[in-house]
Amino acid sequence: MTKIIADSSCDIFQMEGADFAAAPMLICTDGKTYTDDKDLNITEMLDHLASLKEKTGTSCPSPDSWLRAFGEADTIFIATLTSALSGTFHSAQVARELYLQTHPHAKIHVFDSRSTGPELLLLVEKLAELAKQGLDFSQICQKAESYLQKTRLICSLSSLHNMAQNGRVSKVLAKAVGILGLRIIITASPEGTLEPIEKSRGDKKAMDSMLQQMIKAGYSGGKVRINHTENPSAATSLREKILSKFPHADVLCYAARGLCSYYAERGSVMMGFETA
Ligand code: X90
Repeated sequence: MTKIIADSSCDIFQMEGADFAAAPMLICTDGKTYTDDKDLNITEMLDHLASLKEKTGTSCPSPDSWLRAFGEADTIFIATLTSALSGTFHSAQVARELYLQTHPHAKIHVFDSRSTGPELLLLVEKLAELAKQGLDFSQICQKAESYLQKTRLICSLSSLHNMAQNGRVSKVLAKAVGILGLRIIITASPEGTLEPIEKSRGDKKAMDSMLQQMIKAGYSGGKVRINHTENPSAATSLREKILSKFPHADVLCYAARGLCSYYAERGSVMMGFETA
């Protein structure tokens, strides 16, 4: 039995035609811990967070939480958010070691996406596709690792408050973004850290800039996944811009779940795409 598992920063909890599970990230305030699962009410969480003055944070799935997602599978592919910004990759590796003690014949590979959100989702979808083709374990590992070299992440954010508060970007950079209407276009660096590309004013220019940047990065009509945090109109307009240049592209928009909503914040659009 083959299972595909990711942390909840991939924004999905189930997958048609694949045995998939997501290990939930946690979003923590002094009084409350939100579990990033299918029942999390994003609007309620964001409203609550906006009303707080205290420092808030997140934590990654514990090895135990990963193990629960493993079930009793004998072949397991795990995809995590970037190890440069989170302990989730390490925690999944610990879970792998523990599982191998009781299931010595299991085959488990942990992929460090060096990214998150829609780029992580592309990896998960690729793993499901490769597993369906009936390739063997090492072939799937190899093909998925090389696929990761060809996908990218570009995002438009209007606040870096929660990223800075949790030490994931500098306070200086965060201050420069917190101006009304300003969007920062960022990408995931090859090392899996946040890399600012440019600033832009308003969603319309920001979506134009995302399209330009994706073409510059080598996009030529491959798959695109776009999430948004309470900004369906920007995400849809980006999708339309992409389709007007690449009419046959497979482009999907959806609402971000807990972890991405927390860090990318209200108004954000995150896009993962394949390059040629
Ligand atoms: O507590 C934890 O272990 C989770 C920490 C996660 C920190 C980063 C999440 C990023 C979410 C924000 C914009 C995209 C940045 C891309 C850099 C790879 C999304």
